[in-house]
Amino acid sequence: KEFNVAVVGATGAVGRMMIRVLEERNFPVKNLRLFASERSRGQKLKFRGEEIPVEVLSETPNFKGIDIALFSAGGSRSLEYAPRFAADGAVVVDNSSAWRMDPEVPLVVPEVNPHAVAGYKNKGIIANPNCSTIQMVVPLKPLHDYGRIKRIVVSTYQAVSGAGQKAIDELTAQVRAWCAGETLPEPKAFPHQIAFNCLPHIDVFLDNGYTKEEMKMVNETKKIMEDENIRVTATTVRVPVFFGHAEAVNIETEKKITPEKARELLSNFPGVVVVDDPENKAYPLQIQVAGRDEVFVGRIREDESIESGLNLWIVADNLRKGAATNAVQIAEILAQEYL
Ligand code: A2P
Ligand code: 11C
Repeated sequence: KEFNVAVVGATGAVGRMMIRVLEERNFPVKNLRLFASERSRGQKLKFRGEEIPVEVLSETPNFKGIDIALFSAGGSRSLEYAPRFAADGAVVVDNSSAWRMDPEVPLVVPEVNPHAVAGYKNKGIIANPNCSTIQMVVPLKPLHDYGRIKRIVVSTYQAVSGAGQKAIDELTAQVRAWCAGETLPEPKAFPHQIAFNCLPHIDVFLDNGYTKEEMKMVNETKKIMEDENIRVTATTVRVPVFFGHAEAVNIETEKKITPEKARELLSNFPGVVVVDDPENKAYPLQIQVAGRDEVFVGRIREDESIESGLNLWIVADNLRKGAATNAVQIAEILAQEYL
């Protein structure tokens, strides 16, 4: 069976990756439609060797005939258009944060809670989690199943591509200017210079002093792991890396998990690759995992300050497993089991 598929936000960093991943994974696409803003009028993007014109979202009268729509055009577009696509018969897989915490909308990471996909029937919408949450919950799932995680303390080192194409362009322009000995252009995508700098500020600040990105990691983790009792605290940091988020993750468990046991559990879990050979300087690196779909884990060691705890270093490509690949995997479950 083949499906009519749409990508909304097709010209963005995630949208382009969605098109690429649909092609790479040979998703059964009958017809692909691409949507973006009026800024992209007249543009064409390649899919399976064919040039597909980009349609202007706001000028499209209806969305009939679309079976599956992958959205990555920002939260306000998702709030407005996801229900319209759903009303016209599509199932929307939405990469924005707009619908994630809606109790009627499932929040899915296929390795962790694939059964939740069934909840698409409520509103015709499935939410794709935040990139930094996705890569954390994949390796934590087998550890939680084995030893019950009580608490997670995470600090992130997030690539600029998480903030979209304009952020990739901004880091490039700042590095170029620095190398040429010129004055750096004013930051626009970020609140401060990102070249040769780290910013402890991703998304907006909330009343409790945390950023929205930090609270996404707290709230989304509980929903995906289906465990309100896991305590999570996060510090999220933007670093001058183009592709791939890294995370230093500390967990406290009910039952002790030795590093050896953790390596065994992680090695046997789908979608996880253990790279943990410090003597040979082997641990996951952002520049090495860029372009890959798995989540990479290394530096697995006991937290010697508590009875039962582990420290891990978790790295994944934020545009792929953190966004496009996870969305396409959800679409694959829909295609194979529901539609
Ligand atoms: P456009 O390229 O036409 O602006 P990124 O996160 O990389 O910045 O990408 C955002 C994506 O969302 C782009 O494809 C962008 O299209 C799209 N987008 C932004 N605003 C709108 C809008 N008002 N209507 C449709 N698509 C939009
Ligand atoms: C970042 N994690 O790296 C963000 C991007 O809620 O989907 C994704 C924001 C979101 O900037």
